[in-house]
Amino acid sequence: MSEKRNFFRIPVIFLFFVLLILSSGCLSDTQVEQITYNESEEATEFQGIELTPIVEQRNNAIRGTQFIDQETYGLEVYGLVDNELSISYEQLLAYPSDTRFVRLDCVEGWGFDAKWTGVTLNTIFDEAQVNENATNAIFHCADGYSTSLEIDYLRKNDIMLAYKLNDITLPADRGFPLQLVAEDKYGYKWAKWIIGIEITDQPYEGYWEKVGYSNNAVVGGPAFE
Ligand SMILES: Nc1nc2c(c(=O)[nH]1)N[C@H]1C(S)=C(S)[C@@H](COP(=O)(O)O)O[C@H]1N2
Ligand SMILES: [Mo]
Repeated sequence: MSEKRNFFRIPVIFLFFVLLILSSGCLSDTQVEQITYNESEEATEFQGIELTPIVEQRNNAIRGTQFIDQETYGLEVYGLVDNELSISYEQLLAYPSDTRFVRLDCVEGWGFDAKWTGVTLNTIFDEAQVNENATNAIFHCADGYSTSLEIDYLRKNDIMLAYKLNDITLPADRGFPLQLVAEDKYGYKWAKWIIGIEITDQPYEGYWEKVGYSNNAVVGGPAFE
């Protein structure tokens, strides 16, 4: 092998590895932007209750962070409805908003206290004209995750879809644009990166429910049933 060929080969191999490292697992600038936020704007307390700072909150996801483009995003509401919806991010923010203190408890035993701001499902269900015979809402997520809850539970407890957490726009790694604030239900009912809500009159088992976790998922109740 000539000296000359070796001289060229080394930088080419080096460049190959640099490109390999850059393309594997590296985040683009916009993706980094979607995860970072201004900590000075984060609420530390709400209604006299101390909140868990976002950095101290655990995060749990089957396939890691999903990055959703707010420009092309649409929340699809379909199934047993008279008025199918595709709600843009801008439209979500334009609905009347609600703000609440709610604690998330994962079935594994950890949890955190947070302030949530978003839109109630009653608002969305009314606009979609959910049929009277419908029993369940299935939440479909960008990572392939899904879970369901009874419409009765969602309506009676005025459950909401949150787009803000401790006054901060939901960071990408925490479910941007939406996380379901499933009060009194274990964390696996708190769907993140929601892209679709399917209304049905059929029973449904989500990602964790299918492998035996309780479909009722009441905090303090059995994890499996
Ligand atoms: N799309 C999606 N949503 C999800 C999950 C997931 O893997 N994918 N994990 C669930 C579980 S098990 C928990 S405990 C909570 C954690 O929510 P957090 O990131 O707000 O802590 O998200 C829930 N929502
Ligand atoms: Mo969980």
